[in-house]
Amino acid sequence: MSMKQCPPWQLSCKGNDVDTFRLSILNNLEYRLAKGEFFATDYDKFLSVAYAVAERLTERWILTQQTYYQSRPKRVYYLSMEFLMGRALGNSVLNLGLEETARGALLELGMKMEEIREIEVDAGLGNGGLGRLAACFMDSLATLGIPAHGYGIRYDYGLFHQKIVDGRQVETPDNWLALPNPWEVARAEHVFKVHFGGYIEHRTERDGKEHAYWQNAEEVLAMAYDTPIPGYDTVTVNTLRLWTAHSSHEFNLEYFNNGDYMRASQEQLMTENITKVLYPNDQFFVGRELRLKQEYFLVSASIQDIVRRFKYDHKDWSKFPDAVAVQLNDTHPSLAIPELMRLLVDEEGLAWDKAWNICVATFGYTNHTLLPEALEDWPVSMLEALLPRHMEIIYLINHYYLQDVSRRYPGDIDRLRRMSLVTEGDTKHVRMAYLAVVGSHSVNGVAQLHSRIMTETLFRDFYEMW
Ligand code: D6G
Repeated sequence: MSMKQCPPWQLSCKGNDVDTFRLSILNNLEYRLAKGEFFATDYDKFLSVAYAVAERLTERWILTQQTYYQSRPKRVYYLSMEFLMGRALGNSVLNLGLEETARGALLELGMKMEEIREIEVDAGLGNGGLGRLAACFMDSLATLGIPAHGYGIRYDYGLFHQKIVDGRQVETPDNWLALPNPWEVARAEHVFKVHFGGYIEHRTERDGKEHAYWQNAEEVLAMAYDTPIPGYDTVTVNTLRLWTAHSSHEFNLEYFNNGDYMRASQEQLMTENITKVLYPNDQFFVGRELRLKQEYFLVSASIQDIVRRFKYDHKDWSKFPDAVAVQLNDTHPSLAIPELMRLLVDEEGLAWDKAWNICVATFGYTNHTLLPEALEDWPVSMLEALLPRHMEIIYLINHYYLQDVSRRYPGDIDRLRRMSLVTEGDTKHVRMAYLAVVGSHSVNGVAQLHSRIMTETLFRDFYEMW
């Protein structure tokens, strides 16, 4: 309602003058944090200022998101296991053009912006380049007014803190959510079910078609937390949506009443481990099952959310790539390809070929490394146990795509072996980088030189073919 009385380009609802801003700070301190001047801690002071800024962001945020629903532009979705956002206060104040106002208001309250900014905790949900690239893209996309959404994981613990004790590195946990985070908003209405394990039952239905049913799977809930991403000197505020894992099982009161306190909360703990910690290394592929769970958790919740938003105002699936572009930040989210295939074929009933064309037209893939030790290749046995339907779909993708390769290079068995998504040998693996290339219409590196070397080394066969 207030939006109608207050055109967004004026931002007059909250007021950007020193006096109104000072009042917002004091209002937040008193009414939101229930503190007076004498009891306010440094963190209370930071929070009051951050909330005053966030209120001004929120007006633009709501308006931007409403505009996207009304004008239905193509949306860009950036899927990344890492977002190294850092601190938001200074950036938000700068992007909103509030620097002078904030400085003036704080001065009157006996505070200094430089000091208040230092109190904020880093959102360190990344290791380095890959996560910082994602954060920078979020910033640029908003500044350019591109309708974009970031999707990631809301890790309880970000990148560890480093201490040096007796000349050695000691890692301590980064409990960045221990104090309230003024920027995020919990969206309990956006909860999706994510499944693991179980088995696949194939049944021929009355329409004569074979359908795959994923049975007996474990269920985890993904809940959304949204963070506003303001562009510089623009009304546009995009969204970074981070997922948290929740157990779908209620706390087991029966166990609890019988004195088995551990067991009462065990399932919950196991489930919530999925979004507990950021994996600290990006230079080596370690291949742990929990990491695979994290990757699929991100992918499944995000793709379901993207499909939900598409279905809100579209009926024709062939329009999907006109409405949706999904960019994969490295191979970590590359299970998005079989996940979209699963949703389109198993849940929405599309024919395989139609679904595949939609997938390829939707995905783009950013390669981050050519180092063999950093390339993801998940054991087939692990995928089969955790994501049985996805493994079937990967085999099918491989089957049709290798048919194309052999039509193009008849009799070239060595090439088929080289280009297969699944390695041969005693323990089979899925080459995730190849899956990402085959399932995307566009592949890039993170520098022009890197993109060129990519076409000459890791993806040479693919570059030749396409
Ligand atoms: C952000 C801002 C909020 C908006 C929401 C839309 O949280 O004002 O309502 O995004 O989210 P979707 O419905 O597009 O997922």
